[in-house]
This record gives sequence, structure tokens and C-alpha cells, in this order.
Amino acid sequence: MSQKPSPKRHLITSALPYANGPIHFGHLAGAYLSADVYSRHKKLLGEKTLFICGSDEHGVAIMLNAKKAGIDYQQYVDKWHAEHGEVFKKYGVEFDYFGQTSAPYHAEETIKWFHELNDRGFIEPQDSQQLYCNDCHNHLPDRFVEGTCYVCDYETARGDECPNCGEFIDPVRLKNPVCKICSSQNIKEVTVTQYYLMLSKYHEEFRKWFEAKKGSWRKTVWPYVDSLTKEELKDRAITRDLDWGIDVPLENCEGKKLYVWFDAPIGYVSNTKKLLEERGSQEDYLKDWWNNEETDLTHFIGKDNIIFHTIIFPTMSMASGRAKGADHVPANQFLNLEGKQFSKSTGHYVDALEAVDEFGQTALRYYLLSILPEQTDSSFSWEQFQAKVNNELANNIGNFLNRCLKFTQKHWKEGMASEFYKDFLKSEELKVLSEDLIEVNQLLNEQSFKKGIEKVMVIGNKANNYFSEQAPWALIKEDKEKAGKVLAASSVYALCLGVVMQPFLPDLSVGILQHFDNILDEEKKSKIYQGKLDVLEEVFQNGHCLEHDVNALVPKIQDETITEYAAKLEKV
Ligand code: B3M
Ligand code: ZN
Repeated sequence: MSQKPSPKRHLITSALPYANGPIHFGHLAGAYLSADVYSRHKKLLGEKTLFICGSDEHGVAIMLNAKKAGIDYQQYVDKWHAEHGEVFKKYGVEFDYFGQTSAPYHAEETIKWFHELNDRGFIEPQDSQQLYCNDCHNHLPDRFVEGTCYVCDYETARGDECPNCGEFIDPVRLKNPVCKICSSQNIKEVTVTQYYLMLSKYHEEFRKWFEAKKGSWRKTVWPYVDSLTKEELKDRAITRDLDWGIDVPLENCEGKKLYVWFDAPIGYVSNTKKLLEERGSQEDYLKDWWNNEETDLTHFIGKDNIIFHTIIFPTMSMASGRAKGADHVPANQFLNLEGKQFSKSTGHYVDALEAVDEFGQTALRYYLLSILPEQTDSSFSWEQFQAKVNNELANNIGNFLNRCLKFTQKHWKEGMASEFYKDFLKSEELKVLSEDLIEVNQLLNEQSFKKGIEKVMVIGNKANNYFSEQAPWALIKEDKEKAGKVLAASSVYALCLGVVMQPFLPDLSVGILQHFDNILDEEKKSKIYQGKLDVLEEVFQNGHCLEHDVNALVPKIQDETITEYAAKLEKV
């Protein structure tokens, strides 16, 4: 069987975070870190790649919190947008574009989608029963109303969903409804016209597209979507009576806005357009990217966003003719904190910015990647964080790098001649190293990120064991040339580790590769990354000299610090 050729372009998206509260480890592990690894991986392979994200800035939850904070909506979302940008930067999550759905360019794109769907018969008006507050004179869609769940009797079910039983709520059926804007219970039912996305009309086409994904999508995703869509697709209201959002672009729709989940995923597309414009690119965001069969489209999301990314947005894309459906939706499960859900309100929570300032990007990325909830929920624990960082990263890899580079610099100040590298570059060990690198590539191509970082650590262990077994510090006393060869081999390991770590631990990678920047360029780096280690002959053709001071690359985490962080959680 011939191998499928690698797609020409990669369009990678991470769920647009709501501009409505802090980003925590659960979000990072859910939709951002693996996407960043994937994007860096593809770029390192030299493949055309765009990594798109932005803030999701509409919807009732945001309106409620902005009202509570006493600031206008725009100010409120701008503040969260800026803070999220900072978190991503500190964690090394490097989007090509991080836009805002409140921006005019996004409304412009969203309106095109609306018209296209409307013209093709996929949007229809329908009368529906809604709640209206007689005291503050607001319509009460979604979270503007709370009441007792008609399925499980939970007392504070929201107008869109019951947090207790998960029921998709029809607000008019809530018992004892309360207005969340003014706390009034003086609520009436009114008949209002809303516009619906006629998903039912696309059912057959949808299934044709969806069934082709069987076998390639995760087991936590495909069967779930299959069971939801086998019989029919339900039409969904995509308009609301609100004063924040994108205006419904039809006549007689004053006061109506598009539902946040209609415009949010279009943010991936509008942000791509904006990016290409800002880069002065000749490419067309639709023809060359979103509507191009040569594009491989991956949405990185948490499991609570599956329906929108596997059913509704693909249908909007294909039915409108503006974009292709997703190729992969590697939805992650949830990450907990010490076994319980993250909760800012109860204080069972870690401030991601404070943590990264304390522990650094490398330690946190390492631990979070090694516990990614790819197949099942997982849990962040301070004790395990310290153990993994200290034992696996610092003692093992950090220690190897430090010993290898320091020792080489001390004894070969003027650099090491190319002869020293020759034996290792023809050795069995090098072949194994090449196979290991290829395996990391394959794991990342399959979007298996946890296994990917595990494999990187296997390479690190091999390097560390080689160094310890060969004991160059003893060897040098008897046979300097032999010790030199061991160190040359060790620096080849160090270089390969620095390269293969780049997608996972970019900061540490930079720390390692700065020692090789005098013999490396992007093309050679890409070859090493792909396990094409023949290139090392050329890399080391004139030997190698360590020009920069060697500093400890992976600091250990002290017991006191961990105790302090763990205690903060126990207090609540
Ligand atoms: N903002 C939900 C979330 O942050 C939502 C994702 C939108 S992706 C188009 O969980
Ligand atoms: Zn009210």
C-alpha cells in the first residue's frame, strides 16, 4: 500500500477562549498546549502552517459579568483579551494570530456566512416562546435566566444548560425562573421570531462527510457524535434579543444579534483573513486555506466543545460553501486539580500567571504535556509536578546537558576537532537515535502528544545513560582522545535533544541550541528533527566550539515552594 502523501498545508485552531475570566491549567492542557506542539512540529518539518486563535467576546455570560463589574462590554472583553495574550506568551503558545470577535473585521466575515447560508435556504425564521422580564424589560435568553431544572430538580439550572444533569435547557420550561439581570421573578412568556440554522436540511450530506472520519477520529469523539447524529440533526436558533453581539443582517431585525456560537467559530476564518492581510500575503484566506482540499484542518478543543466543532461548524462551513469540514478534532478530556474541578469561586484554583512566573515555562509545559487528558480525565498534583520536574527533567536531562556541555567546555576550550565525531556518526547508537527521532515525528503526526513527550524523555535517558556509563571524567585521566570521542558523541545527543524538544519545550530548546548556533541553520535543524542524521557529517565538518557560558538549564523545584502552593489549596 502506498503511503498517503503529507498534506500541503496545515490549518490549526485552538478553541477561542471566552474573554470572561482567567485561563487556568485545565484550559492550557485542553486546547492550547497540544495545538502549539503540533504547530511547532509542522513548522519545523518545513510544512506550510497557520495556527489561529482569538478571544470569544460575545454571549450572555460575558454580558452578565461586565454588568457586575460595572464596565462596558468592550472594555471588559479587551481587559481579558490582553490578559489571555500574556498567559499564552508566557507559556510559549505561539499563535500566528490572536484576534477578537468584537472587532469589525470579524462581523464583516460573519455576515457573509449568514447571507450565504440564508441565500442557500439554510436559515429560516420561526416563532418561539421566550422569557421576558417585566421589571428590567430584557429578553432572557441563555444565562439571563435561572430556575429549577425540569429534569432533575436542580435549583439553579441556567437557561441554556443544567450544570447538574447536563440537559440542554428550554428556558420556558424552567420552574420558578429568576431574572439574572435584576433578580426579579416577575417574568412572562412571549412569542418572538428567531432565525434558525436548518441543520436538518443537511443531514444526509453531513453523514456522508462524517462517516468517512470513522477510524481516524478519537474513540472519545467519533462514537459520541455518531450517536447524536444518526437519526437527524436538530435545527438551532442562531439569533437572540440582546444589545451585545453582531447585528442580524436582515430587515426588521432591530435589537436582534447573532448567537455567540454562530459567530465564534467563524472567528477562526476571520482571523486567518486578517492575518494574511497584515502579512501582506498574496494568498486568499478561502481559496488557498479554508476552502482548499489540500489543507489539513485540525480543531484543538476540550470535550465540552465537541458538538459545535464536529456538527454545527462543519455544517455551516460546507452548507455555505465557504469552507471545508474539519479533518481532525482531537478533543481532550478534562484536567482536574488535585482530583477536583478547578474553581475560581471556591479558590480551588491556581493562577496560571503566578505559577509561570514562579516555576517557568519549561517545568509547567513539561508536566502539563506529560499529563494531557487525551483519552481520560487527568489531574494536576503539586507533589507529582515537583517529582516529575526534579527527577525526570532536572536530574536526568538537565544534569546530562549540564555535565556534558560544562565538561567539554572545560577540557576543549578551543573547540573539538571534527575527527572526534567520526566514530559516533557511523555508529549503531546513531542509527537508533535516528529511529527514535523518526518515532517522535510519527507520534506527533498522529497527534499523540503525550506519547511524543514520553519518547523525547526516552532519548534523554539514553543520552544520560551513555554519559554515565562511559564516565568521561574518569576516562580523561588515562586517554584524553577517547574521552573526547565520548564527549563528541554526547554533544551530538545534546544537539538532537535540543532540536527534538523544540515543539514541546521551546525555551529549553533555545537554551540548548544556543550552544550550537554557530554550526546550525534552519534547514539542517529540520533534517535533524526528521532523523535524517547524515546531515551531521556536514554540521560537524569543522568540529565544534562551545562559545557561550554553560548555565544550569533546568532548575530544581524546592520542597518549601511546593508545600506553600499545595497549602494554598488545602485552605479552601
Ligand atoms: N469560547 C468555549 C470555551 O471557551 C468557547 C469556544 C469557542 S470555539 C469557536 O470553552
Ligand atoms: Zn429583570
